Amino acid sequence: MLPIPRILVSLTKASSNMAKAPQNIHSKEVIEKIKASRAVRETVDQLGKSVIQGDTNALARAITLIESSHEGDSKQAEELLRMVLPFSGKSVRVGISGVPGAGKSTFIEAFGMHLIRQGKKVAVLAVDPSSEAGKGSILGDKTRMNSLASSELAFIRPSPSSGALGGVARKTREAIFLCEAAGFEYILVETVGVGQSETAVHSMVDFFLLIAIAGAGDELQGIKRGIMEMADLVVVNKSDGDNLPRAKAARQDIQRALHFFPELPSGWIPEAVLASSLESSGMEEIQDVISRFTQHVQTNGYFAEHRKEQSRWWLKETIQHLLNELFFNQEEVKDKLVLTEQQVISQQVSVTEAARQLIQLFRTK
Ligand SMILES: Nc1nc2c(ncn2[C@@H]2O[C@H](COP(=O)(O)OP(=O)(O)OP(=O)(O)O)[C@@H](O)[C@H]2O)c(=O)[nH]1
Ligand SMILES: [Mg+2]
Repeated sequence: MLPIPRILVSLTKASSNMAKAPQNIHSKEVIEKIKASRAVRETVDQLGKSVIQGDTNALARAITLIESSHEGDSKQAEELLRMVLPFSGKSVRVGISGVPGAGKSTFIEAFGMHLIRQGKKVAVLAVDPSSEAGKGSILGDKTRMNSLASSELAFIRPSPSSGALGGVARKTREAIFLCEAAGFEYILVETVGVGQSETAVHSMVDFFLLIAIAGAGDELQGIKRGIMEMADLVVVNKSDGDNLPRAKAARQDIQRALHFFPELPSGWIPEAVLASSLESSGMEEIQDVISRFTQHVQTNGYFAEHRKEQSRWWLKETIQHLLNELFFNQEEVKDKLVLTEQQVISQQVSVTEAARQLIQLFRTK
């Protein structure tokens, strides 16, 4: 046998190295930038059309565009949203909350797969203002969503990167519209289960689902934080194995507690059910509750009214946000603010008077 020429050996080595290289060569940030610039080069019109045709790669690029904080992208994002809005709205939007470790991700995997087995398209989004870029709660959790992540009928997107809750939530809400335009029928929006993010998620979903567990010390998780009052359904997760009797008792406690809460504006009486995300039990019952709920609120008109109310709320929220940005970025205001702060600190002028003066200055410029 002829010896292999040296040059070929080194080429083979080089090419085997090259074959591996693309996986490691770019950092996540670089990849995101490439994706974003691709989204810009592609016309908004093309991008919008691809989204409406259900192209999930285009959907991912579209969400990257609306999440972009680059100047110039916002006009394109607005154009894109204007294009897709008429195609949005036709999904059931489900908010999912629960204390850390309650099993939200495992539940989303089980419930999402349950829906997918019926041929439904399922999108998973998240609101997690604490997550850093590229480290969204869902992304880290993709291991818990193995089947879902590899299903053609699913689309999983981590939370927009860290920032003020309002901004993160606004982008997630816009991502909902994009997913709907792409034909997703169920949108599951996960939130971290701490702080104000539940209220933000509640302001963008039709149905709010709280995941509780027995034996967490506090059987009525969420009561203190006012989250249980928002719930249309409490799922007592981990109802399996030795835990089943405790879960049953917790479900009864929760069901009883739910009766003491003020009636929901939808007129819906919240329910509590048992489930095991690990064993995928209880999923049919949960889907049935959601179906009965949608039927109930569609019949009494609350479904449409609630979505209108949410749009009004977001309009006000966004005006406040934009005004805030305009105000604090105006050069005259920025200049005057330093002096005004000192005047307020040394009590030469009241906070209200100072604020009014600054606003007056803002309005005249
Ligand atoms: N026995 C049992 N364990 C479960 C079930 N659902 C989730 N778990 C386990 O509970 C742990 C936490 O589950 P996750 O799905 O990561 O919970 P999470 O609420 O998403 O947690 P965070 O994202 O950290 O807030 C994991 O070890 C799961 O395997 C269940 O139905 N039964
Ligand atoms: Mg999780």
